[in-house]
Amino acid sequence: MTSGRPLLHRLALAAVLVVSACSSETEPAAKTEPPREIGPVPVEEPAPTARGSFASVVPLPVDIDEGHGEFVVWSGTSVVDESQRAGTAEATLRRGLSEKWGLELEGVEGANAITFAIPADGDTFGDEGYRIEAGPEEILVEATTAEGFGWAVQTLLGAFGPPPAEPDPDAALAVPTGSVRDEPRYGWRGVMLDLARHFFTAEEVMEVIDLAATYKINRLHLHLSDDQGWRIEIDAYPELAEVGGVTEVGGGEGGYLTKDEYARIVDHAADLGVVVVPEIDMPGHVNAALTAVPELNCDGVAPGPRTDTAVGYSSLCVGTDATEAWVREVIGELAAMTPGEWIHIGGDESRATSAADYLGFVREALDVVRSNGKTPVGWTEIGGTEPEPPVVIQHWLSADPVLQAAAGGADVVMSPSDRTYLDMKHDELSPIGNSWAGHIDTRQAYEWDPDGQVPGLDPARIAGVEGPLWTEYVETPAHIEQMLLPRLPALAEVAWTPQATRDWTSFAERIADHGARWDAAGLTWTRDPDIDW
Ligand code: TNX
Repeated sequence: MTSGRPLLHRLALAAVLVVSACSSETEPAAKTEPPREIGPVPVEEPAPTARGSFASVVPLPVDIDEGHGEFVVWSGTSVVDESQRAGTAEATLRRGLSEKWGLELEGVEGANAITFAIPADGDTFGDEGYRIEAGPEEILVEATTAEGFGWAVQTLLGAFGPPPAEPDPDAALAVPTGSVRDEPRYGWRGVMLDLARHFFTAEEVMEVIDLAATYKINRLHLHLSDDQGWRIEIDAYPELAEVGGVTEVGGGEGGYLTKDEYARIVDHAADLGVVVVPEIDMPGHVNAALTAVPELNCDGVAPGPRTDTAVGYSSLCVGTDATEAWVREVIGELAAMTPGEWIHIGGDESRATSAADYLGFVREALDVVRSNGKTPVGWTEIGGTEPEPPVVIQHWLSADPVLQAAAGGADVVMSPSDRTYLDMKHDELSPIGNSWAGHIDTRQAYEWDPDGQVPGLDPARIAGVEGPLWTEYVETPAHIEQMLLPRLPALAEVAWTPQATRDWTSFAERIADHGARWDAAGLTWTRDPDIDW
């Protein structure tokens, strides 16, 4: 321990029994027992019912130094927030222990404690880093930001190992003494969910956030519009959701998020350190919008709904007052309901827009995002418009527009389709998925370096990594889970852990015991045959 704090009692003050020798309703006994003392009754720390390890955590922390002692978390453990910044992290810890293990921490302050504190030695750990010092009497969690405390809690929860099938209020979870020092390689560690091809409810989206945050994913990119559906309520154009929202791939009934539902998603994400990045895809991928708002078409005629999986056939009519007003309203409302820094304007596969219209449209859309105080994000193709920084390019296919934009100062999020596309089949046995970018098994998702992925790209321009889940063939929450697991944890480690300290063999060993965790949580997952589950 480095903190020099006083030695705490090994005996936890688990219960304060107030004994009444004074109730007026009870008959005074002729010969009373001597009154029991009022005050804390020491309860012995129980023997561990489970033993975990920091070394099984995914993504692998930067530095782990495990000792030979043990700290036991049990109902007599207390939680102390000296930092005043760890409120949501503490809530996440309590919720995780309660929901997964059935354990409620009820210890009295000062005994067998998990303490959140600002580092006494002035260390800062960056925006998201943290240090855990586990001694036999106390776990000291140090960070300087709510995010840092939040990721430290995910590490702790991960170190407790697989939860039991049945909740056990008497659980006593041992973790080794020692220290963990950790911070992410990249600030952008994302997952994208396409709500347009198939709609998922706010509750289902929040389940994805819970799972992703476990692996320290900190961006949820929501693809909110496409040819087959419009998924977000916009007050100035209610028909976008009411007409554009009722379709999806295959003819299902679709749906959309109300502003209240969107706000609940954003709040829930924020509690877990996840920033929502909303996308309205423009000027292509807009058939649902063209159907709902006919004046967005050059001929003023609604094309009618499409529920097939074709791409590249629709475009906004560029340069008209109607389209300009629509872009301003939609981005303005989206920015107003989004506390995060970024708005994604899509810009991919606009094959029905002329090159000149595309250039003019994208430049204007970027300006509209900026005038709303946000940083614009767009797919690879917008790189060809030489956008001024600050701007984020999401690389998915060809390198040239990315290199062009990065040379001008753009940041790049790496979503190379043959590594990160979570809609690709794992292998030929996968029941659902695409395969145009190949099959992506866990090792293919894991064994690559974002540096060098685009030859000639300055590593300093790489903001991070994101795994997009397109949902043409993803129809249910179970489908989402089987596409994310185990590949999202693999991408999370690519984005978090330094390249030099991670390798496939170690990852495969560590992720193997997460299968039991996913089973305990009732999740569907893909049993990659390369991993010894
Ligand atoms: C390409 S990747 C698309 C999406 C499809 C996806 C299917 C990108 C920016 N556009 O419209 O859903 O392929 O894998």
